[in-house]
Amino acid sequence: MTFTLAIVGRPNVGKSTLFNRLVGKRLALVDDRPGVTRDLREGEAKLGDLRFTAIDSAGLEEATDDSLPARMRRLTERAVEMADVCLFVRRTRSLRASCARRTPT
Ligand SMILES: Nc1nc2c(ncn2[C@@H]2O[C@H](COP(=O)(O)OP(=O)(O)OP(=O)(O)O)[C@@H](O)[C@H]2O)c(=O)[nH]1
Ligand SMILES: [Mg+2]
Repeated sequence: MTFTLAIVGRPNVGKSTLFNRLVGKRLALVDDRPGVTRDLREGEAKLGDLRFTAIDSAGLEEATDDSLPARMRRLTERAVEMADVCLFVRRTRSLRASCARRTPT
């Protein structure tokens, strides 16, 4: 049995880097600047014994109008609908900071 995994998250958190690693090729552009991925990219991925379809998506922005970020967001929502599993990628530096704020000392 195979499945489809969508890689989603805010811009510039390493989605395309992870996608390329899973598919074993540089199918997606990786850059220091946010907003480089603008559409969906599919590839056949491998992780240990697992074989599945991975989808790289554009960074999620809070936009719902006719702008480019809103169109990118709609594409990402489509990837989520197509997927059996979604992997939400986060930058750990900000995650660590928010955990530290919530943890009493
Ligand atoms: N430190 C660190 N940097 C990473 C990691 N993964 C990716 N990067 C770097 O983070 C930057 C953004 O990586 P991308 O893979 O293009 O990020 P993205 O989420 O696809 O970005 P958008 O397509 O713009 O949303 C690049 O400079 C990567 O080399 C990681 O695990 N650790
Ligand atoms: Mg990308």
